Amino acid sequence: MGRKLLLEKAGIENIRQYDVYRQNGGYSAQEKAYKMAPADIIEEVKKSGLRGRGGAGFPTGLKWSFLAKPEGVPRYLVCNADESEPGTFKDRYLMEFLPHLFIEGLAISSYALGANTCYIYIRGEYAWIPDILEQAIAEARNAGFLGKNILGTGFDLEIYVQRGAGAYICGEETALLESLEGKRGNPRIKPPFPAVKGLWGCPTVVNNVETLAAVVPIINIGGEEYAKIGIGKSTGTKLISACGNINKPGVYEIDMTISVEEFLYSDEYCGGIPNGKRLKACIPGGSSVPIVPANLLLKTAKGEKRMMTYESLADGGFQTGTMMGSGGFIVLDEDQCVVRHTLTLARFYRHESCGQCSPCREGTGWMEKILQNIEYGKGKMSDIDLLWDIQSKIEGNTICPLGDAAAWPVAAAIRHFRDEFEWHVLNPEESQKRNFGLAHY
Ligand code: L3W
Ligand code: SF4
Repeated sequence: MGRKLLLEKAGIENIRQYDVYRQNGGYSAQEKAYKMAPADIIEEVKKSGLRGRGGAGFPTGLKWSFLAKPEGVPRYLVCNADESEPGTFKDRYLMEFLPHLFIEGLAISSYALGANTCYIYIRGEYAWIPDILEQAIAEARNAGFLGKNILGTGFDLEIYVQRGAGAYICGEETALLESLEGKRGNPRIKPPFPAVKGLWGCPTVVNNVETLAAVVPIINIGGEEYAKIGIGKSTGTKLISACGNINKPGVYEIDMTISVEEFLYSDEYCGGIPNGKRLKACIPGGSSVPIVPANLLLKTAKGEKRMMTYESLADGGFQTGTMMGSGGFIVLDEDQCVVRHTLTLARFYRHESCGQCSPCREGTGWMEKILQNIEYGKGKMSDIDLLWDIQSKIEGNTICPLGDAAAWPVAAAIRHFRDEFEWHVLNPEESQKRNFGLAHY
């Protein structure tokens, strides 16, 4: 049984209510933190080795230490709750079932950063969650954990919930800030990073929901203790949203010491693949990370077990290099069609491209059209090379990572499953007739 730091209280009845959360040790981390100097909290977070849980894995303590502190200029903490990555639903779980843990994490982090205003920018489709959060915020304020002069420290904090309007791109941190400012959510060119010039031009830290919730156990057990969990630079626990062809889809908290095989096949987690089917491939970190065939997923190039860590998943043993990403673990069994799956993702990225950069705006639509032709038996062999060429010209040539996110799945699918693309070209009639199901994510 792995260690639980975030979901430890998830099974307690009515844990959403302030009284129940408090009776079970809730807000004790905030009481402890508010007796500490803000710089010491940042030091604890640095010691913990916590890395951003939204997808990039950037060290949280380091990001916090980048926050500019010009005299007389407000600072902001913005929580990125715009969870829209296909296959990723762990932040929803945290906000829905443990709202006070999340609010406590925001209160500690805001204090550490000297931010008197914190915004939660939440995905518009999570329509029922803002009410849960507003309720938790009101309860925490009534109990003296938010508002003016919190716990007698002289520190004031207000938390506001802002709903997004359904655009995936607003999960990119600078697009999110534009949207929060009331503008169209177009990503900004970085640098400057938000830590220097963020919301309304002021220094801003943008962190994911899970990242900020993890600050609570870090304060409770101490940064050093947190860093002892896991392997190497993959410290602490990580929430994984598991879906696709598995027996037990859901949100799991893993400590980063287990192997991919254990996560996939043990009853504690995914419980294996239904109907005794074989594993074909997996996208281990949300739709933006490259697909990995079964043989590379379970073992490294050296024949060792692949582990559920940032380093092991991104190991050079993968020809394309995949990532832990946002922890959206999408499993495909032997019956899944990789071409159809890649088409689904291409359609998504074409639809979600903001259109600012030509390679992304034009390339995503072009890739979708070619994939559609191949999938439905109207493709040519040369289309496969054309697809490869287009994705290679998108990668690295755009303002924000959505371009890369659109290119990588196509590249990895061709690299590892070229024979499936060729099969569609060589068997047009059967391609048209085939009606493969899709992994659900
Ligand atoms: C100050 C510097 N700050 C970097 C900060 C930067 C950001 C963080 C990471 O994309 C990925 C993307 C998706 N001074 C800094 C600095 N920072 N250098 O560090 O930055 P970056 O650019 O590496 O990543 P990002 O723009 O945050 C995130 C991938 O995650 N992904 C997407 C998941 C989507 C969700 C969702 O729907 N919620 O999680 C999944 O893998 O493709 O590559 O804060 O400012 N010198
Ligand atoms: Fe917009 Fe795509 Fe450019 Fe990102 S890469 S800024 S989504 S056009």
